[in-house]
Amino acid sequence: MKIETPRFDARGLRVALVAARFNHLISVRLIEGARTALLARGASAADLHLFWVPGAFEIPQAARRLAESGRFDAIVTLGSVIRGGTPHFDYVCRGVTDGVREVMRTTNVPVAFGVLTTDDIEQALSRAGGSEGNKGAEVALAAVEMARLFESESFASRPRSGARVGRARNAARSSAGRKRATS
Ligand code: INI
Repeated sequence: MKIETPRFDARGLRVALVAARFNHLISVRLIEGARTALLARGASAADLHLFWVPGAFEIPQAARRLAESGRFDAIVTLGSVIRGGTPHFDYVCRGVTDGVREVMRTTNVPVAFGVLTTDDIEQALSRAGGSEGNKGAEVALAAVEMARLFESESFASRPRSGARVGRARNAARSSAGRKRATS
C-alpha cells in the first residue's frame, strides 16, 4: 500500500486568516495560536495575511472571495459563537459551518474551520489558549496538511493524467478493433 505521509511544513505557503471581530477577546487568542503554529512550521510572516470580518456569519463570504482570488494556498477561519438565550446562536452556527463547508466543496483551496461554538465564554477561553489548548493552532496545521496533500503528485496529478491515459488507451483499443473489423 502506498501511503502519503502527512506533512506540516508551512515554508513558502501563503495563508489567509479570516477572523470574526465579534467576541474579539477569543479571536485574538485564536489568531495568535494560528500565527505561532504557522511560524513554528516555517511560514514567513510576510506570507500570512489577516482579514477581519464583523462576525462569524460573514466568514464564508470573505473566505470564498479569498479562495477564488488565487492568492492563497490555504485559508484559516477563526472566531467564536457563544450560546445566548435565543435561537440566534443556532442560525449563526449553521450559517458559518454550512458556508465554510461550501467554500471547501466548491474551491480547490483548503479551508480550515476554527470557529468555536460553545455554551459560554469559559468554554471558549479554555479552547483559545487555555486548558484545552488552542484550536487556532490546531486548525492552522490542518490547513497546512491539506495544502501539502493537494500539491502532492500522487494526489493531484496522477488521477487526471491516469484518466487521460485511460481514455487514450480505450480510444486506441477501439480504433484497433475498428481496423481489424474492416480489414
Ligand atoms: N457573531 C459571532 O461571531 N459570534 C457570536 O456569538 C454572535 N452572536 O452571538 O450573535 C455573532 N453574531 C453576529 C453575526 O456573526 C453577524 O456578524 C451579524 O449577524 C451581521 O451579519
